[in-house]
Amino acid sequence: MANISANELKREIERVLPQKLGSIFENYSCNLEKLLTPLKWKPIVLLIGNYSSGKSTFINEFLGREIQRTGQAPTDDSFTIITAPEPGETEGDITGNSIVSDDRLPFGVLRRFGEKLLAHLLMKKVDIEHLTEIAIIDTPGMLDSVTEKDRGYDYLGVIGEFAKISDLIVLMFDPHKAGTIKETYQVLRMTLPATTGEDRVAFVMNRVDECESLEDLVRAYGTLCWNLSQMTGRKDIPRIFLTYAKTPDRKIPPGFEVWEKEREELKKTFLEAPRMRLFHMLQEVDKAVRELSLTIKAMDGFKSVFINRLKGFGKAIGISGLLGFLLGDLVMNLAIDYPHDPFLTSLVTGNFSSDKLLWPVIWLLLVLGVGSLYFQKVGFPKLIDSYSRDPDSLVKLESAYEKDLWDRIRSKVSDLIRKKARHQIWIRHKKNLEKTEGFLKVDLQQFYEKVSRF
Ligand SMILES: Nc1nc2c(ncn2[C@@H]2O[C@H](COP(=O)(O)OP(=O)(O)OP(=O)(O)O)[C@@H](O)[C@H]2O)c(=O)[nH]1
Ligand SMILES: [Mg+2]
Repeated sequence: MANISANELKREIERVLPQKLGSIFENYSCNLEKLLTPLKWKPIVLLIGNYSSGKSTFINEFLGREIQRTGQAPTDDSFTIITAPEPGETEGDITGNSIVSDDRLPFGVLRRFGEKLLAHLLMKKVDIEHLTEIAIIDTPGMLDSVTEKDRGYDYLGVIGEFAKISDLIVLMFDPHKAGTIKETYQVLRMTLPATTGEDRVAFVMNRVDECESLEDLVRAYGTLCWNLSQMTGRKDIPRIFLTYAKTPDRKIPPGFEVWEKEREELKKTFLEAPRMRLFHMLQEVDKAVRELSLTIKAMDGFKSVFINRLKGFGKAIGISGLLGFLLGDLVMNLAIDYPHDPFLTSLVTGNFSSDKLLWPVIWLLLVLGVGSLYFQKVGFPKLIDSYSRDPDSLVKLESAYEKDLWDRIRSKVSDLIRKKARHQIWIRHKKNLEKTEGFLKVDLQQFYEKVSRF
């Protein structure tokens, strides 16, 4: 029942967002479709961790079938997406090439990692009820002394792309290698912080049955905590699930049975993935709308600079136009003795007639015409060039969070000024900003409340 509501809510977000902010996203060349498309497929659970930590064994146990190969030493060097066949389809395997070419799946981005990765990418469709709601991704174990050249593709990059679209990331360790593997270090230090939220990661120390005693286990747990804090920089210790696979022929050290229920809890979190997907979606929407708001602020800043510059220029042209009007024909008269009776002298001598206005008006129009042409062809392009090179002064960044946002959108703002400046000066930015801020304050908060009620 909860899942039906989760799906309904997901559809509501997908409907409300374009309805309320679709045209605003478009105004600033932001692609709303691109934001939500990767999250349209099933909720995803990603299992990563050092080799032989028991990832595949855990998946098989969760699914109740021997789907994945298991074994000591690095066993599996493929990324395997395990899910149920669509209605009407049968069980079977799908190769990497077909996976990245299928527009219904969110894996098209993986194509850029090249053929070598595609040869290590596989989808297994198995008819298991849990998998109608979620997909599980098993990954090659992390190794110590391995380089991109050895693997043939950018392993950490691939993990990063999977992490972006995953709703739950299970990071598995074992007591023998409690956080000491080099690739694990890189994933925790760089890949995960750049691609996902801390709340989406579940830490697991598996194979704890291999500790000889409780003392041994406490030592391994302490080592893992210490290593994690070194790697993540976090001061608090995240929850770490302590688990092991039960096998009839292996004797569990006394007192270890208490951790059996943690394994069951971990399995339950897999089934939480649809709810986590909703949070994930809201976080993405939240981030995108905040980025949009800051973009709008920058474009509003640009519009103000433009208007000020235009006002200054207008003043200068106005004064020049007036001088042209009053003195243009007088200067002509002094230089080429034509016209014989310029406008100002005709006023002084009392010879004024309306035909004396011809040259002053011509001068006025000439100055205005040349001036506005200069602004369009030289002044405005200069303004565009200088602010597209350095848009920093367009926004006031009030918090570290805003500074991060700005770093992410700065080059997009530059592009927008370079390519769409003329369009941007006609947009009513303040009105758009009111709408995006209103969405963040009202609609998004309502969605968060609804999701937290599940
Ligand atoms: N004692 C013990 N052995 C386990 C446990 N879980 C898995 N194993 C064994 O550890 C070995 C490695 O397990 P896998 O499931 O293949 O590990 P993996 O993390 O998928 O390894 P790679 O695919 O190589 O990264 C296998 O021989 C399993 O039988 C456990 O909880 N306790
Ligand atoms: Mg495996």
